[in-house]
Amino acid sequence: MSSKEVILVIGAAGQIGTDLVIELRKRYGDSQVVASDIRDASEEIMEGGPFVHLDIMDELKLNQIVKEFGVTQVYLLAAILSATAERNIELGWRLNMRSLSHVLDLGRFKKVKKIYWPSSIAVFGPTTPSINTPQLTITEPNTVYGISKLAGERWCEYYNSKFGVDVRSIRYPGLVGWTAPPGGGTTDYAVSIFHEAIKYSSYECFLSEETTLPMMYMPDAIKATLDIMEAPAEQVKIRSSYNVGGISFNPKQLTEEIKRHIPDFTISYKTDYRQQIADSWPASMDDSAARADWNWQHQYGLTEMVDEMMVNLKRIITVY
Ligand code: NAD
Ligand code: AKB
Repeated sequence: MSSKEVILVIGAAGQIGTDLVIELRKRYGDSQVVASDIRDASEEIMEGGPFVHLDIMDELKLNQIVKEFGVTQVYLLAAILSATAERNIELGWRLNMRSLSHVLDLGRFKKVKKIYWPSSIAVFGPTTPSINTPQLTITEPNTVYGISKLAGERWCEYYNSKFGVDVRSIRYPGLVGWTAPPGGGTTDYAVSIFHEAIKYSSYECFLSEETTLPMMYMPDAIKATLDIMEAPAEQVKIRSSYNVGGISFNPKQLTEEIKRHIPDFTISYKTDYRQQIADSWPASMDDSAARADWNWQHQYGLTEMVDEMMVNLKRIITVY
């Protein structure tokens, strides 16, 4: 990869953006990675390299930033996630679709060379086979977020085949990390549970104890993102989006793991509208296409993830 790459990350203040910018700056150099968001990011992101405020709906400003910094690659992370989008369907649809169009057009008109845009397990719905969900299967999502991600996948494939845009994508499962809080998804319980366990030794969960979902520890998600972006173009055979699997667990199993660190931890359950969203998603993913095409391998199991989450969060959380 050329050291002349200039990378723009849109949505850099979010759960994934925070970790991704730090890793990209390590690999490409601080000054080569322009972080952007509609809001302020962490001090580390804003002061560790270039940072600009950008509302991704503002296509003119996006084009100005690309020109000013000589951007060659864009990572588009700005989106409205599943739970928030269900509460504001117009905003969810508008932002998730317009942002992608604006960025894909940068590729279409040869202003950037390479684009990353994440999809989600939310492209699947209640009619999808739930266990070991295949790469190619029934996709009938019943959330506005899932519908926008499915449309986005078709849009990516279309721009690649019609206009030769080098756009790459993976369907993230629910992500668990300690650096930044999650931004309004259905899988957010799996982050909040750690914070509340450390602070209060108890947690009220909005999903039921048996709700098994595909999940992944953030370092594996960052690795998958950079693996697909740095793979030779001919190895990226799927231009809609790849399944990537990590681990699958439910709140009950996660509780047992947390209890190894906090023996008096207790969990109670009070499900809400997010239960219905979770019930429409798969329990585990078949990611053999990603493994075959660009050598994807996950590294973290449930136990390793919980151990690292505990060590890092105990370091930074003040217990009242
Ligand atoms: P997040 O909500 O934590 O971060 C999104 C960021 O986008 C926020 O910092 C927000 O301020 C910014 N943003 C919102 N509107 C904007 C606008 N108009 N202009 C510019 N920035 C704006 O989300 P995340 O978890 O980091 O997710 C990033 C991407 O990954 C999204 O596309 C999401 O759908 C996808 N994804 C995430 C997960 C997960 O578990 N975190 C799983 C599957 C897919
Ligand atoms: C969400 O819950 O909305 C996200 C996702 C799986 O896309 N974490």
